[in-house]
Amino acid sequence: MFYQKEIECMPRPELEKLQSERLVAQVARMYEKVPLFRQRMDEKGLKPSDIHGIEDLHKLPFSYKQDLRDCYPYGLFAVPMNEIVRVHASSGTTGKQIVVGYTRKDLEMWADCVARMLSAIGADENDFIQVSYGYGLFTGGLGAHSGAERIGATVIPTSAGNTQRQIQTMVDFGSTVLCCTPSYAMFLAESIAEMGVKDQLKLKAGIFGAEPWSEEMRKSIEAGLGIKAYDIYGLSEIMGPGVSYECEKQAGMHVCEDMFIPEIIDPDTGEVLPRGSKGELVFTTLTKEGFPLIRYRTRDICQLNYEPCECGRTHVRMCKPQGRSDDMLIIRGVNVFPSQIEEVLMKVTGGTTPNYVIIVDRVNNNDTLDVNVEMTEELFTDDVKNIEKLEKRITDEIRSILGIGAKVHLVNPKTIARSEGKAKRVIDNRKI
Ligand code: DLL
Repeated sequence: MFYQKEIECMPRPELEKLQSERLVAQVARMYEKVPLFRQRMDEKGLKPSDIHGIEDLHKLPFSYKQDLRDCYPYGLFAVPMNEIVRVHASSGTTGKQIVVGYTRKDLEMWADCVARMLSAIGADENDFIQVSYGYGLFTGGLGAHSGAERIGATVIPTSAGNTQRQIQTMVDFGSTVLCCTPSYAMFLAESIAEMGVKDQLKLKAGIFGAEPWSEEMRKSIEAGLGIKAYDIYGLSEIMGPGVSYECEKQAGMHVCEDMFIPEIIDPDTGEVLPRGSKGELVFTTLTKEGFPLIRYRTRDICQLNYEPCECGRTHVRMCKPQGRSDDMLIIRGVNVFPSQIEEVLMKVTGGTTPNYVIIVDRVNNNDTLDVNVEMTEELFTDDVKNIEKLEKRITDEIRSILGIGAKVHLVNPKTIARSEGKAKRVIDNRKI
């Protein structure tokens, strides 16, 4: 009945044996195929033969988002490009995005992860699954899509946006499961109430992730849409949606541990923390062929729970990410680094960084992004038309780099508060 539940319920000794075998094989393969990994191993004086199993995981070198940038676009891939059948991309810390690649087998395994999660919440071939995550370079749309096909459900690939039509489709096509970001789910719920069509919905469950959301938001979505709302976590670098997911108990997200080993480390020292501690989440991919990663620093702050789950799955559960150990923001589901906005400003001003502040808020369940930029000598003008032109240019640049709209306001010199220590570039007023 459940998709691959025997793997999800594998006794831990058996699971750990499998992880060990896969880790040893993965390290050997990456040492041969990925120059940066080989270099990091050599720097530590480590050979693949020093790694005997998961007990040696902590010895291995970390990998970082910066590595993807340094090796842009394909330098970390472990197979020739003719074996890569798909790429996806996500925000890097500056203008360039980071690129990830999948072999045919990687896509199969990814579909398995999402299929497990859909089946864990009771979805099957009788369901109509509306995928309202964005399709494209973002992993949400196509990731959820393949998993929904894998369980034999009828997929309704609406992608994100076009809300009224989205809702009409939901009503007319009889969608039973909705996949989108939690903030878009809140917005849909509100629009459904305005359109007065809630009683025409057949929705029973929603799978929401890609950004932080709270238990309060869960309650509002569940009430607003009349469904059960489940959390799903993932990141492009490791796979996309489905790295971990909630079961029907809604008590933490089971990590697909036969494919990914999670660790919790101290973000400052890199030390592995004792079980149950809160720290930075790190992942090692055990089965990925195209773009494998060892000990990838997610920057998500998290805790792992090894207690058995009532559902019978033995795979460890992670809590909702409780913040980041870097300055990444997630705005309308899009990852945004303040450094990307700074880069736009430098480009527009021709090299000098003006004083600026980024203000993020949530209005009517929708994230807003305002960027206040102080006028400088070079930018200074009292011609209102020029101000508007400049604001528009910055807005357009931000849209082209980040893919999201922002309201840019040029403000008078010395009106943005100076801080005595590190400049406070971000004010996030959202209560998540
Ligand atoms: O957000 C993949 C995804 C798509 C996950 C659809 C779930 C559903 P990225 O764009 O690379 O990938 O962003 C990854 O988003 O490191 C977290 O900080 C955050 N994130 C993802 N899922 C959750 C979640 C996709 N359920 C980054 N709760 C991650 C909180 C999440 N944060």
